[in-house]
Amino acid sequence: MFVTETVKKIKSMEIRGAGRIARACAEALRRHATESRAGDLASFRREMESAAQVLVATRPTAVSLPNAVHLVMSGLEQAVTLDEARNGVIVRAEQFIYSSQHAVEKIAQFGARHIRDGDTILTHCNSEAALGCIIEAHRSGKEIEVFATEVRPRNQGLVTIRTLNDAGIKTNFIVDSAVRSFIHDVDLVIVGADAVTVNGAVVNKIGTSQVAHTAAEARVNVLVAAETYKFAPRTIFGELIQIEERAGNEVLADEISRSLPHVTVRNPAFDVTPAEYIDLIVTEAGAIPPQMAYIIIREYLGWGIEEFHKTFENPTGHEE
Ligand code: RI2
Repeated sequence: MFVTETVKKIKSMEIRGAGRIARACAEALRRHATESRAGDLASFRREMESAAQVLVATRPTAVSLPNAVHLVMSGLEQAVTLDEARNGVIVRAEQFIYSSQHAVEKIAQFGARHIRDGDTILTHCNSEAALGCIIEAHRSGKEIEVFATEVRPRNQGLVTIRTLNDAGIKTNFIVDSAVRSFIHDVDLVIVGADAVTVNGAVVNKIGTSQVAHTAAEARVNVLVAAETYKFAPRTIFGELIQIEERAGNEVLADEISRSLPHVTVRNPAFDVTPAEYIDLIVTEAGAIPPQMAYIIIREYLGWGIEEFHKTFENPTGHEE
């Protein structure tokens, strides 16, 4: 089953990166709707809802995932026949996948304008939105150089340096702890995002906040490349972004851990960079200061808010 396969690949991080995860889930729901053998609307809804739940539970931090699933599932809302429901899901999934890819391209164009000829850029982890900006600047003829971190423990930096190398961009590969040693060689930091909260804080790969703090201390600008569907509507109502803590054996082999009974490995996959360390968030709708996150949530993800109001006013969800 395609949904089960997608879940496995996301959990094992064969499919990773907030945007890719979101598109993979939209595609899984599209396939699920296409292949469903449900005989009536009610059972189709049930099937789709349980698939959506399983997909949302794969990784807890990247808000792009529930946002994409919510958008695709909204195709069911107005449906009165099985065909309408199936079609609604398929159309929304295709729309999301198309607009997500388009968003990454637009961000690359907008972000590249913030990179000057001769700039040295530092990036952390592997973000297609962030790399898009760097590659677009190079493509437009700007001479640039990159510092890319290793990104312990999953080494996503290896994916980044391969992409940069293939694009012919001069790249320095450094361990995560070397960022402060090189920050004075850097003109601009560009990273991606897994979630952006209403107060403009950015949740991204563990270590991002240290990078941003170091950059702030050195007066180096930090640019975040994030599609609008990475913004988290429910943070308006105080919901916190859950930080995924992954298995300890990603950091320390089990046999070593077993020999150290007093040692516990902690492995949070993400951290929170406060808005004060971020200069701009580049979205497909344009670049905004992080303090304007509320506007993006309101304008682009308003459905989350309206829905929350409905539940809040009528918590049982029953018609009055
Ligand atoms: P794009 C990744 O998470 C990284 O934290 C990266 O910065 C972020 O998603 C955004 O990536 P992980 O899946 O959507 O590697 O820009 O844990 O590709």
